[in-house]
Amino acid sequence: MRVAFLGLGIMGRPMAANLVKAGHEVTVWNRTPGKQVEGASSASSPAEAARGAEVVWMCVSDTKAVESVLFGPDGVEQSLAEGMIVADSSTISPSATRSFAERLRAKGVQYVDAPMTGSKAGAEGGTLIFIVGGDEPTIAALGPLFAAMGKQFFRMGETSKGQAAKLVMNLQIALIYEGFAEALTLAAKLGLDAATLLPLVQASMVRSGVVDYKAPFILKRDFSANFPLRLMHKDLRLALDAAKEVRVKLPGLEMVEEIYEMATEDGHENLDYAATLTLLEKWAGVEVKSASA
Ligand code: NA7
Repeated sequence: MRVAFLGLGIMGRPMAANLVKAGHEVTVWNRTPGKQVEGASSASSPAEAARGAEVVWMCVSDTKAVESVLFGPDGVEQSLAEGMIVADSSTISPSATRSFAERLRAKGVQYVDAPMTGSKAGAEGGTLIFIVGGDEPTIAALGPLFAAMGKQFFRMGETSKGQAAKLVMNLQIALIYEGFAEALTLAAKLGLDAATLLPLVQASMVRSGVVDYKAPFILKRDFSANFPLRLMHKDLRLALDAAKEVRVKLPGLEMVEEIYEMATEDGHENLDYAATLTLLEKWAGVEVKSASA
């Protein structure tokens, strides 16, 4: 397929590379010039990348970025053609997604929200899980592209339901991780070795994918970004905004969002969200470590 891929960040770049690897004809664009993908052509604007494309796939930071890529100067809007599909793998507001989709539908263009889970490793390995909202035939048409970049996709319903599901997934990841980080902090203060505690956690009902994924990084004290804290923070705010729109109160999430706020004030926004642990450690005057690590 002829694909315009817009946004070559931590996630977008390997995703575009996997489309090239699968034999698709890919044109890439990134706001800051200089990022390229081997085997893909480069365009100087979203409009130029989208010209003649069957599918425009976006993977940029946030709602504002998607709006500007679509409707800003030299945006995708300039190159829309009847029958084109626009897919968005950024994690953004569900209500904004609905309004973007309506604007595009008025021009005969279908819109699919396809945020994903799987972090950097999933993007590089082509093993992402896509969480999708949109019409079934449109999603089916994107099948070869999902297959090139991921291992599975789950359709959550019509446009914007993918974003809604992504937000409730990240809400759970952040709260589960925060529980784990608090447990490790108290454990350290009580003199428990993290590597001794972990097999017990993993043998019990506490076990979770979040713990499996994050524990090795914590033991190595490696807080470099797989999923940057600033992006998880953005998603927690999106979830709180969405909750407010439908008048739902989420006290646990509100508290965790404040911890992200403080972690950002401490300059951790570009580290992995696992770095919220370092705040708990600072308050407790302790460091989580393992004698064997
Ligand atoms: P990164 O690595 O922070 O990359 C963000 C990308 O978004 C990067 O290509 C940015 O371009 C681009 N960006 C940011 N703001 C804009 C605006 N205003 N206009 C156009 N492009 C923009 O994020 P990830 O790849 O980890 O994640 C991307 C999304 O997937 C995000 O929603 C996550 O929550 C999930 P730059 O190179 O800075 O010019």
